Amino acid sequence: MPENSIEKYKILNRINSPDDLKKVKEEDMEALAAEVREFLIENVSRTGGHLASNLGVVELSLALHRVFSTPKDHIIFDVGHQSYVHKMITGRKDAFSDLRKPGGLSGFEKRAESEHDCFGTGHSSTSLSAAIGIAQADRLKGEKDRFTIAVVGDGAFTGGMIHEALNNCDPRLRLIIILNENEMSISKNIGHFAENLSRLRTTRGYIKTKRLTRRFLSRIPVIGKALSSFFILVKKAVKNAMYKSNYFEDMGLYYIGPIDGNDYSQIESALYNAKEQGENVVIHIKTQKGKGFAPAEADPSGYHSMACSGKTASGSLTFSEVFGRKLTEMAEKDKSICAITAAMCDGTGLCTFKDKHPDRFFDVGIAEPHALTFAAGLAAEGMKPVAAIYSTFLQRGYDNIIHDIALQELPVTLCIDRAGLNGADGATHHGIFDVAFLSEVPGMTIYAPVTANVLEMALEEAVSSGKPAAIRYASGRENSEIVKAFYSDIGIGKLGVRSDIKAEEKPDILIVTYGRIAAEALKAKAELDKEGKKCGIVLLEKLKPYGEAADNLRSYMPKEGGLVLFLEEEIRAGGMGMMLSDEMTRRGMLEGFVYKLLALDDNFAIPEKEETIFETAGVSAEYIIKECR
Ligand SMILES: Cc1ncc(C[n+]2csc(CCOP(=O)(O)OP(=O)(O)O)c2C)c(N)n1
Repeated sequence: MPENSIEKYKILNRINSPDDLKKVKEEDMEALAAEVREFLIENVSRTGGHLASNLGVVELSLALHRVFSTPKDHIIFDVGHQSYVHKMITGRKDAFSDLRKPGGLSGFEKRAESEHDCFGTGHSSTSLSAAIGIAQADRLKGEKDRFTIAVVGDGAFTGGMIHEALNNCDPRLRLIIILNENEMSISKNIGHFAENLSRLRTTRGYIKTKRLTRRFLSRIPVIGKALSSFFILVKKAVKNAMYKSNYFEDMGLYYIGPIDGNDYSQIESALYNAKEQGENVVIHIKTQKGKGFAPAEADPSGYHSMACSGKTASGSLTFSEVFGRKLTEMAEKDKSICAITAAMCDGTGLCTFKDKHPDRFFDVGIAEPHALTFAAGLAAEGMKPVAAIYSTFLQRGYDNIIHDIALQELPVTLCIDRAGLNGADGATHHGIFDVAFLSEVPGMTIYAPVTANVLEMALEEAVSSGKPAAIRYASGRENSEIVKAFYSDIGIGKLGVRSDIKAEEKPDILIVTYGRIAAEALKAKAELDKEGKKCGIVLLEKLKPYGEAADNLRSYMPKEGGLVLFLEEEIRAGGMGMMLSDEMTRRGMLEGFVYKLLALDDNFAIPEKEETIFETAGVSAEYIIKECR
């Protein structure tokens, strides 16, 4: 018997598809919800994953699959981290033991995984735009009986794209937008939208009257529709006067709520109601993050993503913690230093800064583009803003970096966390593009520290440089003994380029690399040295300006005819290897040498298991040795 089909899941065991779910008796739904919660707790505590968010949407997910029919209807979960119950219902229950493992179940909605996942997610606030696209396509194809539903958390609503999409909800569509208010993003939700949600209070009596009146009016022949529209105008005026304005109704959407999203019958009847409307509807539900599991109810933030907090038992600090501690110290002396996060205070190590310097700490919500332009504004008035953002989420702020920071030469420091390959969260969370896209930005300096000490030096230099700068570092801690030994052999020097090649020494092979993957280069070197091939390493702490890096490399070039291998944990196109080899070629520095680039290939099929991540990506010590041989 599969692990997840044990006796206690009496009702759940019978469900392998949405059709099976539809056969469950109404009176058994509460018991089913309890089984689903138990299943989630049991499995996610083994595999890790987003427990609290999923516990909050059990009733909603069950109701969605009873009222609608995927894959005919489309359901998109924003971010997708709360789609576990949806996955269980759509035939993937037995795969939960492999959740977030290589080749196993993804922790987010993924098109390639199931026909029930109509759109891939991972980054926040995309669901409604995608839903509008899907619904418009159905309209254009004449598909009249398909519904598109976007499930959006109140955290995701702090992202601008949701509001851009709301502004673009075509009245010809019949979208259903579920606003899931649990008052939490990863931490407590912030901002005026979140504060004002509590004002969107309409009683159930009011909703019923509104529905009945509209139905009655629209059934009157000829003038009914006009009367109904007139009624809507009058109703809005009355309601605006009584309750202030309702944001969603002002956007032209039919608003239902708020209702208790953890009460199965309430949520099911709201969905049926929405289905009947024949127009775009917002259902505002209130749920409890972590519902049904006391520790998660008490600490929804801690249980947002289990086994993913970046903190382990060992003594040393994570790079995020080193960064946060150093910046807090620097801000004590320099009152112009400000810290900015986009809803990732804990993840980026900024909680101490927040406590010590609350006035200069800004959490802007899940709004990376805004965070960057806001930082530029601070810099324009003489502050020294430091924006800490995960590499993968920085991708959406590209134009803000070019137009608002670099072009205006504003001294914003970007601290790019989780740079490089990241394990269990999968391809949506790898940070493998930042060197490539930042290399293209004129005037941007890029640092790539691999030790805590170098990270601190880079932060000092970047913040005092008066120029745009980016410091990128991997998740986790400085834990590679081989890299520590490399540094202790060469000693602490000037920030820039480090090498184990002594003056006048000319190796057969030169490996030029940066960041965490340096450990693989050092392992390969040990092997190659044993084979009698003298191998030298250059570790770049400062990648860009590439001219400076190329100049620094002059004294480390190998023997005539020797090999220069550029190695990185980054996409090949536009990465350090391409940029630096181009710079060196233009200076004639590579004439008479063989050079190769070892980097990530041009695809997204990147491994998801932390321990063997370099190996599966084709950039481990083994591959380096193969290239060198
Ligand atoms: C662009 C982007 N920035 C940051 C994140 C990290 N992140 C994942 S879930 C989450 C909070 C989402 O809150 P909400 O939408 O309210 O969902 P809940 O977990 O509360 O159900 C954040 C900030 C992300 N996925 N995408």
